[in-house]
Amino acid sequence: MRCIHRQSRYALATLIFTALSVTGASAGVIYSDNFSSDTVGSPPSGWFLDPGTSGVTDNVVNDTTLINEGNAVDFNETGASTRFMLTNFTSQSLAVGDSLSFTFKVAVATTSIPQYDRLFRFGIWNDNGTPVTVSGSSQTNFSDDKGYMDRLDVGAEPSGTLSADTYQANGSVSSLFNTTKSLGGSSSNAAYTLNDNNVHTLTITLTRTDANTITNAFTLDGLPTLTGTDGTAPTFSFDEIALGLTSPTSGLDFHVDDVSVTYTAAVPEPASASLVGVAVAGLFIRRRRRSEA
Ligand SMILES: [Ca+2]
Ligand SMILES: [Ca+2]
Ligand SMILES: [Ca+2]
Repeated sequence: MRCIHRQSRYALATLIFTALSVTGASAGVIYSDNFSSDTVGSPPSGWFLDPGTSGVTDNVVNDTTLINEGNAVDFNETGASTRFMLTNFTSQSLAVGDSLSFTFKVAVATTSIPQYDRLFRFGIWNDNGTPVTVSGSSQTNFSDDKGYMDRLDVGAEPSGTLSADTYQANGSVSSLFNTTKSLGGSSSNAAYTLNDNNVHTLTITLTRTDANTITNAFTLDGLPTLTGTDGTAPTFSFDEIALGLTSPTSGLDFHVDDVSVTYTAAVPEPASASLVGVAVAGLFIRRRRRSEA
């Protein structure tokens, strides 16, 4: 009898372990760039700047002073401009429960940092079948793109206005970073800013929560995540990421490195995981009763 009990317990433990294992989310990096294979002094391979780039450059530098992980992109706004740089990745569709994260490191290279309200922008889009393929020309293939952006203050907040917010952002001929629809995830906490020369990690995570809805979650380092909700999402598949700057009146210089996109498949419902546990426990109890009879 004792032997049967031991075997049953072993089987129970194995089954529970298996059940727990399959409840883990499966996540994978589907795009990454650390710019190590790019030429210093030139724009990074595979990335494009939008038209009219006179005030902005995106040349690769050997960064030994800020992020200090080899090559980085020097995203440098030298004059009044609203500009962005983008790249494509293999299209990823989101089923209900799935999420897609775009994350990167950024450090402000400018030593005396002027304040600009929500100047730094980044997001994830669907290029709608017409990707941008050249830099700085008159090509406006981003004008039909659908997606989401987050915005963040630069410098010290002087006025108590919003420091960070989340948007649905659909392209137009003038920009990719349009404030199409505010999604509600925002903060006026002055901690949400790029106001030093330290390395910061920024992430935008899109999660499909039902047939019509995407949440847009913004995180800066370990600060609380700001989450906006879009109940009428324009798309559930994505293939493009971009970084953007808007209209300062004096120079601002950023280093960007370790760019990646991670797809995370849905986690099974906790309810169904519990049901598996209950069924296994029931089996075990029945076996034990039978063996004791
Ligand atoms: Ca690097
Ligand atoms: Ca397009
Ligand atoms: Ca602000």
